[in-house]
Amino acid sequence: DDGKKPNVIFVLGAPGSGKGTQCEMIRKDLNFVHLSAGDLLRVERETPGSVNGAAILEHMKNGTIVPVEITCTLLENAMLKSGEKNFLVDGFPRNQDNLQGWIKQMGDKTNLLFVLFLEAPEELCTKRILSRAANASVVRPDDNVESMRKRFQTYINDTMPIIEYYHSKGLVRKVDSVRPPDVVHQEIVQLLKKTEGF
Ligand code: UP5
Ligand code: MG
Repeated sequence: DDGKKPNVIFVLGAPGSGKGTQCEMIRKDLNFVHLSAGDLLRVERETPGSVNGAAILEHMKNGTIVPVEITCTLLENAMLKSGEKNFLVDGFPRNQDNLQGWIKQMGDKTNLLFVLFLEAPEELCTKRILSRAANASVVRPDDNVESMRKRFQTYINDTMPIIEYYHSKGLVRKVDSVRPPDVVHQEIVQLLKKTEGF
């Protein structure tokens, strides 16, 4: 261990903006571990005997945010287990509770490089999610019109203020996520090339 703190990039954006898609592309050609908070919560939800499973499913269907103690611990454990140093934290922090909880539990243990903000309009995001649902063998319990409306509501009311908070600190890198995945990816690669410290 070189004693250096692990590097973190928060990846934020509306449901369907392409967070998971872009994180996978970065993971594949750069030295980053992809940690999707939503995926970690979905695994926890399916784990037999998990005390949080039912609550997680309820939050997901309602588009509301799971208490930070649960999410942050899943993230920290996944970071430790990987033994790696560079992390894409996908879909977190989504509200004030997440932000305060992360700062308290992880703030001193990590080095935040920047917040990657994938921007795409709601209509396009909705279309993408509905087409994913139409083509999936297993449909996410929140990939339906009713849950989606609630997810967007939460995004506007609770997550945008977090993006604005980091923007005021000069830490947001905004990328237009309307374009094809590989075009978006190339812009992110350029952003990473300009980033020092990892
Ligand atoms: N697609 C992607 N990029 C494209 C492009 N450039 N052009 C054309 N198509 C593109 O993409 C969505 C779909 O669009 C895919 O079919 C893809 O091929 C296509 P994806 O990369 O999956 O987008 P993403 O932004 O990851 O969308 P996702 O649906 O995962 O977003 P959410 O933010 O809603 O989902 P998440 O899993 O992060 O959270 C789900 C729920 O978990 C939350 O609502 C909340 O209840 C809970 N949660 C918490 O409580 N706390 C957390 O910290 C995190 C989640
Ligand atoms: Mg995702």
